[in-house]
Amino acid sequence: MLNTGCWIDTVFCLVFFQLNYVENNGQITFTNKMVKDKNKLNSTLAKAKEGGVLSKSDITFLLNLEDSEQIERLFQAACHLRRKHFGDEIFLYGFIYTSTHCRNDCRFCFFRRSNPESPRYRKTTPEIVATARRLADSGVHLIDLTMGEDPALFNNSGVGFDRLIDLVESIRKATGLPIMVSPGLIPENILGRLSEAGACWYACYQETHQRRLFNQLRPGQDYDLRLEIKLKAHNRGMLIEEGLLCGVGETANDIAGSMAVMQELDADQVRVMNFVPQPGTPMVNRTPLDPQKELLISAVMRLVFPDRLIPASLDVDGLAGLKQRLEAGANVVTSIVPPGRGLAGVARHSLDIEEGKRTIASVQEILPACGLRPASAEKYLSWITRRMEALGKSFNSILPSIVA
Ligand code: SAM
Ligand code: MD0
Ligand code: SF4
Repeated sequence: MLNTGCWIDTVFCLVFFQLNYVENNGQITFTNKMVKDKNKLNSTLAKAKEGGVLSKSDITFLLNLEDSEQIERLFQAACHLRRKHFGDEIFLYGFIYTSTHCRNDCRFCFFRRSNPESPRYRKTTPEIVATARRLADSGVHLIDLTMGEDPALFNNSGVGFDRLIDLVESIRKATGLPIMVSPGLIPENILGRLSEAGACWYACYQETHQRRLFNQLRPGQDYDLRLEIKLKAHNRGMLIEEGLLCGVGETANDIAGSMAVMQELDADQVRVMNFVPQPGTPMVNRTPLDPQKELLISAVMRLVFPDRLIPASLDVDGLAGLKQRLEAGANVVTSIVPPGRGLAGVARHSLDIEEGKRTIASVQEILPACGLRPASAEKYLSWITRRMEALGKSFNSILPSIVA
């Protein structure tokens, strides 16, 4: 006589079997939903691989994948498209967090104004230029100058940004490398002066394009101004990076909506970062999302933006998280920070830095396992040049010194 446990198992198997499999002339076949999903996945991946444009429902379907085999197929399609547009070459970005002072109170950020636990520093121009030179010597393709919206710059003096503009000029002369600036929401005229000084990238992440969520994450900040300044940067011939946070209450529909906005922006680089809870902040107790989520979103981004740059940041899970991000289709390693300079990361302000694990040498140990290798500086410059020409701007007009 079967015991209760067996009965339950038997009933469960029968129900599962009934729901998913049908016996057809002696053949076991899948039911509607699984067949539909499988067919939908096949056709959506095929469309992306052939360079087709994915619809919002295609994107939401992919973002909702749960089956590990299907997710693996998505990653493979993402790597296929990266290879098609970038071969096996990876770009490398040096990161210098120049000042951890900030006038804003973003609820997710360790360096928010009212967090008593975050260490504050403001590096001097000589310190930053020396660090940039060290990064350049180590082989990075770009210098990312990031900072909080430091009141020393963000004030009504009218000269607050002069120091940043001089800094960009000094780094351009000292390294000859392209420069990205991520100083927050800056006035348009300052953007113009930074571009003339040699900054060819502007990074200013919206985090989400769902207004209510934006207002929660970035209280007191203007959603439209933050979006418009990226358009203005593009109109001035700068390349732009747009970025999302995941694990902060967004839905798959919100993410799909963000990808549509990124397409409207014609963003040159797009990213997603898993939210990392920070001590001393209102979101400290928010449970971090399954790391797989960032990978899934990043892989879908590769299908939607096959020829654009997608970062694998060392600033979320450190070096240990690099391989899986590259296997999800990313093609830029960012947040490379030299040890011994007292520099912070953003989401992981100390992880792997003083151990020297956020260096080119450490990254180069990981790349071969993914069948990848660092690109040459020339390759990165030619990608930038092509993108800028696509914007109707010539690289020469922005960065005469580098080309000369
Ligand atoms: N202060 C400038 C700004 O807000 O635009 C630039 C620097 S900001 C620190 C860079 C980005 O880091 C943020 O836009 C956000 O996407 C990311 N970030 C900050 N805190 C994070 C956290 N706790 N987890 C994951 N990403 C985070
Ligand atoms: C990164 N920690 O690349 C850096 C930072 C800002 N432009 C970049 C978030 O992950
Ligand atoms: Fe300041 Fe940027 Fe952090 Fe917001 S995300 S608190 S603007 S440093």
